[in-house]
Amino acid sequence: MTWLSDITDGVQRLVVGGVQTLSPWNLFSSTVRIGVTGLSRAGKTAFLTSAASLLLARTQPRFALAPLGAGDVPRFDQARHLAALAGDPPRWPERTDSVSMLALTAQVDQSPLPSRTVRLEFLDYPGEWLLDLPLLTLSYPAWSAAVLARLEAPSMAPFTREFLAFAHGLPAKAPPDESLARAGTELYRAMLVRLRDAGFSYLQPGRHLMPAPGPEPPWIFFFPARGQGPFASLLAKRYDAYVDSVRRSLASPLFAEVDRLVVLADVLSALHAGAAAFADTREALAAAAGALRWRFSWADALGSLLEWRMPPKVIGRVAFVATKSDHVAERQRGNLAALMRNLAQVPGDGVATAHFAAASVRCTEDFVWTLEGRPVSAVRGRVLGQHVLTRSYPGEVPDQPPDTSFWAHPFLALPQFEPMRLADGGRLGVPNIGMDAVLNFLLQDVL
Ligand SMILES: Nc1nc2c(ncn2[C@@H]2O[C@H](COP(=O)(O)OP(=O)(O)OP(=O)(O)O)[C@@H](O)[C@H]2O)c(=O)[nH]1
Ligand SMILES: [Mg+2]
Repeated sequence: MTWLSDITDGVQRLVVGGVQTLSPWNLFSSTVRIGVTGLSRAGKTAFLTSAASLLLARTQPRFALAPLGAGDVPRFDQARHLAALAGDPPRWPERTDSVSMLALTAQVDQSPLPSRTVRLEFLDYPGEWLLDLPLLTLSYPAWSAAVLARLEAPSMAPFTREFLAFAHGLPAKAPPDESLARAGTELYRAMLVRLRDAGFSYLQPGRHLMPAPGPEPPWIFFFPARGQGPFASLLAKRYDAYVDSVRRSLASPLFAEVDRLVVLADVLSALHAGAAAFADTREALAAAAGALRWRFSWADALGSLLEWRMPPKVIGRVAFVATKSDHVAERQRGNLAALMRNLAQVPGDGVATAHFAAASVRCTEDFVWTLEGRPVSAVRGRVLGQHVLTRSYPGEVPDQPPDTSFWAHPFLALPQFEPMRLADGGRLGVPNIGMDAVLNFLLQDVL
């Protein structure tokens, strides 16, 4: 090995890896920002807690939690989340209600060159907010038309009746009345909550379900409506203010800078929620993926050259992960990964992708259960708050998007299991299924 080949090797690793702030310093330091995305309850916080525990438990290279400098994104509270999992009894991290960031650094040996500092930045945020990203490219009338069309599908009627009666009853020339805006928003929010409880995911705007911390600004009171009268233009103005706020607080500072992506999906729960909710989850994932930056245009590239800055980052590597795979036995996890591959693809090419079935926080062990005289591969674990082991066999996981015959037999509910007890407070890493494969795919070229 010569110096030169070491250097070209290093440059190649960085370029291939999609780390775009090219400078001589990249040979000795690089930052990789990884967005952990997923719809609400997909398992993002558990994934991040587990991933960090596994990276921190490695000896080669040795990682440490890093300070966040002068940025304004709050710190991801790794210690608190890990302490919850390590508790007696173990607890799950709480629902996420704001954005946070976890930073880790390591010195990577690249002898004979001096070692390189690698900084990994992971983002966590409430899953509900992911679906605010597609709003950035939609006007209020276009958004309203798309949402109302989805809500008017006959299969939605049990959830949408009250809100639609209100929306359809709005007079075309309604005045820009505050109490009308609030009444409509309350009905719309209540409907979103009912849909979420029924397993639906394509629910916008995200802050109607998970409000941002602090007092509610006046522009939060809007909902989708047709028409062009004074009332509709009040709602449109509020929608624009909402989108502006998403751009300022979520999209520009966070997602614009991401160069790798983990897309988590709780596919097993979607199978349980039924055909309509499954289709809806699939559409929601596609809409979120469509909103991310996969490539930059010539206009972007030229604009940034004129301003002497690097072109915006594009996402170069994506791991699609079906989460909570410990709800099914090993024999079914191959199908789960194959199903994920059939559900989620990247728009366009030039992006390295891989599909996985994983459990960030393993709760169960596999065992053979004899059901009606026949052995099935099942799992067993402790259900939250109970002492005995509970056996579970939700059903066969299809390796393709399910057809009508699949929906004829219900895919059973997944019990909420208690995490396995952690050895040594989690310092050796959280017990999991398949996390090493995901982390290797994401990071092998930078480590
Ligand atoms: N069995 C099992 N359950 C899991 C696993 N990961 C997450 N869960 C369950 O899924 C729930 C949600 O996980 P979170 O990590 O909080 O999900 P999230 O995507 O951060 O959710 P939001 O912050 O609300 O968007 C947990 O409370 C657990 O009940 C896993 O690996 N195995
Ligand atoms: Mg979370």
